[in-house]
Amino acid sequence: MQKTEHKFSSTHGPDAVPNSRREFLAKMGRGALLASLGMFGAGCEAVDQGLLSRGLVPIVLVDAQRAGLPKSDMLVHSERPFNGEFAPHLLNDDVTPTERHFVRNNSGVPERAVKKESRGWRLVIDGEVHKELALSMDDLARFPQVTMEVVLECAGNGRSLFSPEVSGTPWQRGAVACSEWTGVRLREVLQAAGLKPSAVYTGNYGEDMPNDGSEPFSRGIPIEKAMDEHTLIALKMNGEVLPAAHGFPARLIVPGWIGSAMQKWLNRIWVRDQVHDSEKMRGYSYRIPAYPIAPGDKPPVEDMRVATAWQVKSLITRPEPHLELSKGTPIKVRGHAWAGENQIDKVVVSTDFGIQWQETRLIQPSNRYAWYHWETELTLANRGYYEIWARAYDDMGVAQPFTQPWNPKGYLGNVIHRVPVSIVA
Ligand SMILES: Nc1nc2c(c(=O)[nH]1)N[C@H]1C(S)=C(S)[C@@H](COP(=O)(O)O)O[C@H]1N2
Ligand SMILES: [Mo]
Repeated sequence: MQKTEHKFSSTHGPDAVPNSRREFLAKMGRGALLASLGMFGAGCEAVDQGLLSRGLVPIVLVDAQRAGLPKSDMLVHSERPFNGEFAPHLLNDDVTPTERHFVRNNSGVPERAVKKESRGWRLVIDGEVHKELALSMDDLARFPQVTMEVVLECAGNGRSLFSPEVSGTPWQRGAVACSEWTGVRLREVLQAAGLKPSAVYTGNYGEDMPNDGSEPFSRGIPIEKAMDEHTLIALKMNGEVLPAAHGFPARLIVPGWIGSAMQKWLNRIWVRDQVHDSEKMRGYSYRIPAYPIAPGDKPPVEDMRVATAWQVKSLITRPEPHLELSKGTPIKVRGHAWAGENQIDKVVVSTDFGIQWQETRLIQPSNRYAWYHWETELTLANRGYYEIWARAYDDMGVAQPFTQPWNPKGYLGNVIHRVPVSIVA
């Protein structure tokens, strides 16, 4: 795929804006931004001219470079908002280092996150609770801290493999990672607030509020999942305070579920008496058809269901694609496997387009919801073009499909991964 340029342009879209106008908007955008953050007094020109309300100012809260983006070797899909992933062979580590974790933003990165400024930040717990809370970082630090490795995967990972094509960020296979997260069990915080019997769902909010009047990115989870002992308010990633791009100072970790459930820059949990009904919970957003549909069909909206857990999946991280080898050279094959709420039973590989399969050595995950690893050695005796195919099975007997079942927004793609290898002479 084409790598987008890492250089920043001052436009906020692909269309050509004449230079002087472009610079004007860029400057005014910054001014309006500072004004909206309360760092300047009133009287900012962009605000006076109504640029904000007309949606002419980029919603980016700080530019990606200040948030340390792009990371090196990243495949950048877009800069505003910033979206980037890594090729599978760069995801070989057992625990994904922060510099290899994909980034998926719906709008900008808050100024606070870039400055690592937690003063003044509060996590508000309100709605169907007996006691509203507004917790500081110090308050959260007083709860017991839990550390877990957790697979975090965007619901749209694999979207570029859907046919016919669907709209949205064209993720290949790299919008997935398994880092180590440390924080407080969400249930302890909810218990401190005291859930009313009417509490059925959370509505999660973050500090990345668009300033163009559009609805902020907000999703929610059922109370049962919020009260699960594995669901965290994470304060650290791989042992460090959260990086700006990954949600400083706090984010949700909802193990096994799609990444969009894991609100970054978290500042409010609204406990609700009904399923959260923000824009990203309705219509075709993060929702999948209740039954299989023909590729290209759009089921009626009432047949769409909120996407929750991931399904069984695997990644081949060794060898790199398009390796050229001589006959009989052993090939070390390795990768990861994961299955949302389920366990992995086995991972099998084929080099003859799925006619014969052989089992691989499965390495157990560090903890529930971390990914499994698998490895094997293959030898190809004859010259030619081959593909290494990997197929994971979960403990419910469900395996990955050979072709990608279709849904309108390209969610939950888990078609088997295929890596080409050539045996030359
Ligand atoms: N506040 C906020 N939280 C968010 C998002 C966002 O845009 N804003 N994106 C979500 C989506 S769609 C995904 S896949 C994950 C990505 O997390 P990462 O950028 O740390 O990889 O964050 C989720 N949390
Ligand atoms: Mo996502």
